[in-house]
Amino acid sequence: MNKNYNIPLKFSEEVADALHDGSPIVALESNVITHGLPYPDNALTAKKVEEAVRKGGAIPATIGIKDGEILIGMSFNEIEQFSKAKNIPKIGNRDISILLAQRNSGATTVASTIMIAELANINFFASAGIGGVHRGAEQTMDISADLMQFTKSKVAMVCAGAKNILDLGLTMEYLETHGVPIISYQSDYFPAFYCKSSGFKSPHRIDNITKIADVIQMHWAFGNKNSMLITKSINDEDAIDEREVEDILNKAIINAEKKKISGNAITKYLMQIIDRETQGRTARANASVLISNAEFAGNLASVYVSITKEAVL
Ligand code: PSU
Ligand code: MN
Repeated sequence: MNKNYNIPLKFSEEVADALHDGSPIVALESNVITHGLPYPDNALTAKKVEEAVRKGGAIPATIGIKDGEILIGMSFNEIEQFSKAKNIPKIGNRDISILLAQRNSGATTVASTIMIAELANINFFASAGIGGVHRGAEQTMDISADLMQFTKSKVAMVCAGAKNILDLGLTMEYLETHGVPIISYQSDYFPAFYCKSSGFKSPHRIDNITKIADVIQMHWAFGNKNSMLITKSINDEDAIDEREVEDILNKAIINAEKKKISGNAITKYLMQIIDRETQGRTARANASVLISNAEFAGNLASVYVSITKEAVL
């Protein structure tokens, strides 16, 4: 039985070969290209992120939807096209089938990218900050579909925790309720995207990549059908002070309410305000996190493949 029957998956040659050979692959999202960073930084960063995955020892697979086809491994030209486009929408998992049936294009978020990665048998993913429970969610019910998808797809997700714009305490509670493990690499704290720490203690700290790969293998061997979060804090030289972001954010949230910006537009709005108010430092920090996480995920995927191969022999 072919479970991909009728799903228009289009693999790049390199990703198809890597899947065939059982080589390590890291999936990457495209929404961060269209909605996370401005042009031309987005295109440059996307390319550096791919290079970083390779440096880590794995093959990058940037995922996006173009004219009704799911691209698994976007070419440089396709990345460039997404970077410049103004009309490619942000696509969550609720939107995928509608987009495909109408043969449209879209940029995938963490949630929709991991759903596709799992279909394609890719189980490592790297991004910057995941979506989570928004501040005021007790009123708005705004909880990112990223969290829901972690409860359903078997993917090891390397990230710098969740975005500062969120309620990070509630985000961690949600993950705990759903049995999604969090492992923080070389830190006692859950990071906050471009800030070193959220102030919340991480449930687990592991300092060694091979041990993290062992944990991932054990988690799935044990029968879990959900994801794992492996957090890595931003490098010291690019980190931004939490208090500085907090002040800007509090004002931006009030403005968003006044302007009635909500739903899936809020993330991009708040991130743009913070970036403007920090004279572009947060966008640079965002790029730094994406690149260092990509290299780490490449490394982890490669160690994971070598230990699982050993286990089979
Ligand atoms: N992290 C970033 N930049 C982004 C996002 C995350 O550094 O643009 C995007 C991701 O695509 C993530 C999405 O999946 O924001 C979450 O959006 P929402 O909060 O609407 O679920
Ligand atoms: Mn939302």
